[in-house]
Amino acid sequence: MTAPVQLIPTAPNADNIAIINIDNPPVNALSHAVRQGIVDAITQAEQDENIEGIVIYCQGKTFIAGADIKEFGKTPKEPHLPDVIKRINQCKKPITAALFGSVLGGGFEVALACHYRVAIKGTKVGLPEVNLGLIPGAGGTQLLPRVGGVELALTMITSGKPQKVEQLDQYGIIDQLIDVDSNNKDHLLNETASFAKEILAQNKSSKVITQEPILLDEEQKQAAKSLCQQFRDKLAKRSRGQKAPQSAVNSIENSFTLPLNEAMVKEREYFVECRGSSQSRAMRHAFFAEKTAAKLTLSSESKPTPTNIKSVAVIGAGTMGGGIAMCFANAGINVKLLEMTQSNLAKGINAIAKRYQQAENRGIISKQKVNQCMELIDGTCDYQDLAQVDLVVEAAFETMPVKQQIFSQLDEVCKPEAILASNTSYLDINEIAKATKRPEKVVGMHFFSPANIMKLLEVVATDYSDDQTLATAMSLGKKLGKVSVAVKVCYGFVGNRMYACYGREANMLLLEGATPEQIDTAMVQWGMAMGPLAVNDMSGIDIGYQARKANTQGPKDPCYFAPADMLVEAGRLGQKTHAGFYQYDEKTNKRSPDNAAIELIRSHASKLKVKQRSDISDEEIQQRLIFALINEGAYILEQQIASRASDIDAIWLNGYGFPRYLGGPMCYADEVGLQTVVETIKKFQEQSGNDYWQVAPLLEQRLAEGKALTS
Ligand code: 3H9
Repeated sequence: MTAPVQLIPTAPNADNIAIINIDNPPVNALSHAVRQGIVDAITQAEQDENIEGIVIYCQGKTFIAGADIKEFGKTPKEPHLPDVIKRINQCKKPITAALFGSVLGGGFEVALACHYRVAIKGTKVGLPEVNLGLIPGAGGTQLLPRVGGVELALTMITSGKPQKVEQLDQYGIIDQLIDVDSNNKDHLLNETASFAKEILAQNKSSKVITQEPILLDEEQKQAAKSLCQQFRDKLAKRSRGQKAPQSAVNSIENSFTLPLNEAMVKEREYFVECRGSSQSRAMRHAFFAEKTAAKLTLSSESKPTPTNIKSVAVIGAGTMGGGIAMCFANAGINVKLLEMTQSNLAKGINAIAKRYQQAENRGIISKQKVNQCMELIDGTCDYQDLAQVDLVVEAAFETMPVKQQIFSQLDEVCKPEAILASNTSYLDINEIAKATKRPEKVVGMHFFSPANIMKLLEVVATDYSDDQTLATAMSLGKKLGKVSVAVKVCYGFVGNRMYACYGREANMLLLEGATPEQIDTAMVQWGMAMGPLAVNDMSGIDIGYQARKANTQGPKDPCYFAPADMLVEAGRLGQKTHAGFYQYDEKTNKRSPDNAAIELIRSHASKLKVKQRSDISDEEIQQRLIFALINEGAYILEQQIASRASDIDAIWLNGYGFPRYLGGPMCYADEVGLQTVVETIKKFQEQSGNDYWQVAPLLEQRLAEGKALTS
């Protein structure tokens, strides 16, 4: 194996400029060998009299995209990245970074430590460490404020969002921008070497960062401190419960209050503390869970090449179908949107136009992009117009006969190689597939509402779906910007099947005497984006009600979702009727607790002979809802409905507002410890005396083996 870093003593067009050439696929992460390689290359270049300047250049698709995240759980090895950064910055021979692709985290810190920076237009730079529960740990919180100012550093570091270099023009981060195709890396190398040569010709030297804190007068210092405080306050809400963003602000503040060395020591302390935290472990797990989910575990050895989907059709122009059509249009794919009548079609297309208009008004999308997307969506009421599309997503009414009829019609008109997908949330797609003569080309593509916004896509393999079809659906999901997770057929698939257990416990707790507000507040405090009952009111309680009525296999227990069903039967469907678990102001839609709903539930509980209690604690609410999720997740894993525990986590993180800093239900179970999980579930089984709390055998098995769910 060749070393990932090599010193090439002369650049093609400049013989006094050496190249530190980094080649560490896939993203040139700063693994131990790369860090050591950079230090050795600098030493070698310093000793070589013929070398006067240095360029740091990367092979592959990107400049360094960060520290090697896989190394974070292991014992750190010298040289540590801060030492490498120092070595780069203190080199007597000027070093210029040649930037392209994604210059992130430690990669951006390397670039900022270099004395000069040349970049291809479109290059993204950023410090995304907060997304991994970390802060930049190799000088990012000191170097970025020094180069681009305190406000830019606060914005970029606490959001973790990368920015294109041309958007940072005013901050002087990049010394020379090159307007060439991002693949034209020879050009980048030549231009950077010429730039490095020109630096020498102008007698410019290495720009070594000095020890003084950023120089601010007293008034500026107070303004900067108050800005830091504003960020702390904002982040306490936006990144509720997270430690890293707050530590990042503290560390950035040190850039204008402490000398560099001291501030770097503090930054390292914050970084090491974050790195060892359960929050960062969970967020690193989340990062790899999403990458791993994209990899299909196929039945055969075949490695199918996904079909390139150029045109699609969506059946049904309701809220879901409209959102799905928008997803495709946003990705530049032609969409035929089919409805039964011209008036429904017109309604659907108007609703799409309105949603785009709202996005444009909020500055999320440009007018030009809106026009392009609207042009890609073509309405029709005629199935014959779907003859040439590559893939169809059906988002029609949620009953089996309707779906089977649609699939049999699609089978008649669509070209033989077209993939037929259903967006059903619950129905058995095996049965839908059987309505066609191409069951191997039938698959589930389960989007989450609002489909154009939610990141999750469950790709449901039927018993018949072939590998090519699955690979195509997964790759299409990636093209749509979704986190796609392959699952198998069962009632509710992975996400909704687990959600039913979570909702079941929320409803049981209502019968036992907890109020909607108490349950929702407890769950929001625990970390969920919204409480389950507020979510239910928002999406419409009647949707689950209809699904439960249609499901002949569901539990026969009269208490099962009894409050929800009773409210629907009382005409309280949620926000749309201004009354559900809560009441909603008719004008502002503002939610407030509703004694009428609480009374209805209380009297229903007494009819069902459920004894109400006043001692339900927030902890009991949180544990019952979350442990119900974990237990069902373990059943799902055991039944191989999901291939990996991390797939279940990817689903919950992207479709249900599960807090990223807790990693997903399976990761959380491991963090709490399976011993505690099993004991607590047994306690609930004893307390409730019902079958819902049968411990999943996989939990006991992993516990006995001393293995984690996510291992
Ligand atoms: C940091 O730098 C801390 C420092 O401040 C201080 C340290 C002291 N490490 O996403 P893709 C793998 S924290 C290891 O599909 P794309 C990824 O798992 C780090 N592996 O490609 C996948 O592997 P596989 C800050 C990494 O083109 C493969 O690369 N940096 C890393 O869609 C391809 O990834 C970040 O947070 C890594 N750092 O997107 C950047 N990054 O093929 C995180 C990727 O086996 N990375 N892999 O599944 C990204 O945002 C995207 O990967 C990137 C490329 C935009 C770079």
